[in-house]
Amino acid sequence: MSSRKVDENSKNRQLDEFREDSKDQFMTTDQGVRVNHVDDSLKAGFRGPTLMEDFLFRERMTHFDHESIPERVVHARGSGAHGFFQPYNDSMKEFTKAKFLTDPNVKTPLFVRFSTVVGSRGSADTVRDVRGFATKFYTEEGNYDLVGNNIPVFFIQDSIKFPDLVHAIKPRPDHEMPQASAAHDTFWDFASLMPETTHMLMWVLSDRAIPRSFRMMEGFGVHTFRFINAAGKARFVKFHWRPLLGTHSLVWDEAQKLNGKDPDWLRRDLWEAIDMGDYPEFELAVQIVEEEDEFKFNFDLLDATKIIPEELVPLRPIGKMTLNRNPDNFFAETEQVAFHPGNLVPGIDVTNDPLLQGRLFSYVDTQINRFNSANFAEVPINRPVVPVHNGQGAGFMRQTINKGKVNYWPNSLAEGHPKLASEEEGAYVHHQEKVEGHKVRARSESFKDHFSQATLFWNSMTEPEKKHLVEAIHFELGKVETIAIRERMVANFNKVAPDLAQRAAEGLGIEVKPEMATETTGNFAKDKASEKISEGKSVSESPAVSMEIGKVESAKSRRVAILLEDGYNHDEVMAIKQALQSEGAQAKIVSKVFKNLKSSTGEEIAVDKSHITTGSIMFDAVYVPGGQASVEAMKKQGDVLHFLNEAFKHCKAIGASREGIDLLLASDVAGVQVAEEASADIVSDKGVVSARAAASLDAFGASFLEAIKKHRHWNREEKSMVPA
Ligand code: HDD
Repeated sequence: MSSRKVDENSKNRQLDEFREDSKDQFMTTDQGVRVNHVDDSLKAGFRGPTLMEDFLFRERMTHFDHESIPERVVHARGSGAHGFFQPYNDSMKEFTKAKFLTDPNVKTPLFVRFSTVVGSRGSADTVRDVRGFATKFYTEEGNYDLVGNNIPVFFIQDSIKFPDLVHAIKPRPDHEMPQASAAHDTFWDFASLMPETTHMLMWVLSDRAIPRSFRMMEGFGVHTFRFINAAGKARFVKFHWRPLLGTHSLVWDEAQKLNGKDPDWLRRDLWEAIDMGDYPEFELAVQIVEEEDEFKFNFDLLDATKIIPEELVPLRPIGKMTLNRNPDNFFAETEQVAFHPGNLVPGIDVTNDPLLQGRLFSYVDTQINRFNSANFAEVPINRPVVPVHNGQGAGFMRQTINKGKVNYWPNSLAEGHPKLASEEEGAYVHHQEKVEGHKVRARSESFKDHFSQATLFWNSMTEPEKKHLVEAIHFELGKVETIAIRERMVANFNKVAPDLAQRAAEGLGIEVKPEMATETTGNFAKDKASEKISEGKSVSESPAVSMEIGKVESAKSRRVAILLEDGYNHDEVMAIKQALQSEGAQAKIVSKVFKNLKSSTGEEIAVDKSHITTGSIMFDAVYVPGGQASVEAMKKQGDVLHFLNEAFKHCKAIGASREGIDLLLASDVAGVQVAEEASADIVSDKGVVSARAAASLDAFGASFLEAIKKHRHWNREEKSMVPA
């Protein structure tokens, strides 16, 4: 029997069988015939018509004409990476028999695809949107897909509403605008009439929807799933991915500008990090709830618009995912990878969450639309690394050559092969949940509360986070032209928190009119679940949902611009560059043009980026070293002054030493203290770190790094006065 042992490289080895490398090879046709010329078609005479018999022309053109497949109807724009998962220990054995989660000696290969939801395949990366976080584990027991998002709840409770949701948020059907944005009438019309969206809207309006990097966002399975252990005992489970670099975001102005300057920002960031060996790492953790505790909360575990607050059920870490290899071919891997929440392995099962139930239908259906065949699981990126044996597969593009005359079961002619496995032999056996009920187009009243977790979210934000959320409402609803939609939405926000509604209304030039709020569209019925949960546990705040509280402070892989011109201070540049690198940060020299710059003492340094090709938005921090001539030259450059103003406005760490401080003073950076003339003190104020000649460079470097590790310094009250 073929082996089901899997190691970290199993998938890579399998893919190798399909890889093509043209090095040292002759060009051929698809039939393997060598080709001598590809610049002229075969013609009747030098100026004559092209001949139908030109098989080379026809083959090239046909391939080109058929190069595209339908883009995903949602999550069309994405970026993929290979990696592996390894459990820390066997502590999950008590809860699940899924081997890849319980054996610390097994490194399971996997492929992850991160995505935006709304935009088309060529849209920009840094739009305000949910991010998809889909992982295909190639396990010893077959493929397991965890198809999640970077937000732990969803807009709707029942997947029958998914087409409406997506129609409303996608560009309008009449003029196909706007691209990759919820900020238009149709989305907010729908959202305001569907109050079950409110909790998710709070997350989408928060900074979570503009991640700094795919490497710096959480992932969530969203639904409540089931773990089943070897004894057959089932428990409820929620999946969480936690980035080791912490969860960090862009600011909205920066995100919008990046859409123009580098629409591939997130894709490039992921690719470059892996390319440089800065492998993204995520911890997988779970919340586990005993079956008998199903109704112990004041919400329904089957309602995907609810989180289980971590304060009620803490996370249990399982292991770590490392992404360590970029794909070889975008189309073959990232575009063709096909996920499905119903790809399950023994030990993991679904629940009756009506959103999940609908997904179990949709994903295979949509893959058939994309691939035009049910044989998409044979595409290399989708193949399990364990053998596949069944009588299926005739149809478009079948690859496998199944031997023998038998493709049915039961059979005697093939001696009953392929054999059926018992549960002990690894067969997937569905959890035997008892179900009964009348056929009803309705839901339990346990799904009726659409607001209290939205309030929980609002209450858990720090003031800067609240401010950003309110500003996001001003943007999103500000783009809505129908005043009644703005008013209805603000009335719904009033049910979340009156101060939220008030602040939202102020920026929109409207009044809060509570009577305009929408109740619900659902058809609800009282049942056992609704009676039980009314007594259930809740919390009024959940610090875990804030990105600011408990923020991971790290400079690893952060990008720092060093602004220079000829005559810079060499020692300072070298010392700070080294300090940054020692903490895993990247230093890039930014100057007016590409050239080798000369220091005041004659050393040379190459420019990495010119002001024409970059901007402060492409960096996490900025440093201005001393050097009279360098600083004097930069004082006259609008690009440099804008760079500093903008970095200040976006609350990024700024470092300046010696004459570099004068450049800071020449910019519009306001309301911060800097080191006094002739002082040996290092001054660190609101993330602006400065030191004069007398101060130690080492100590200055350490203070600057501290400021970088905080990522953003929201306490810059004066930033709104800074023109950038
Ligand atoms: Fe979905 C793609 C995540 C609800 C139907 N979804 C898709 C992808 C992710 C998610 C990450 C992209 C996978 C990839 O990278 O190829 N979707 C979610 C989450 C949801 C969710 C976390 C709620 C908890 N989705 C959802 C519903 C439906 C769909 C309710 C329909 C009933 N989703 C799809 C789809 C897509 C898809 C139409 C489009 C492309 C694809 O499947 O492969 O089937």
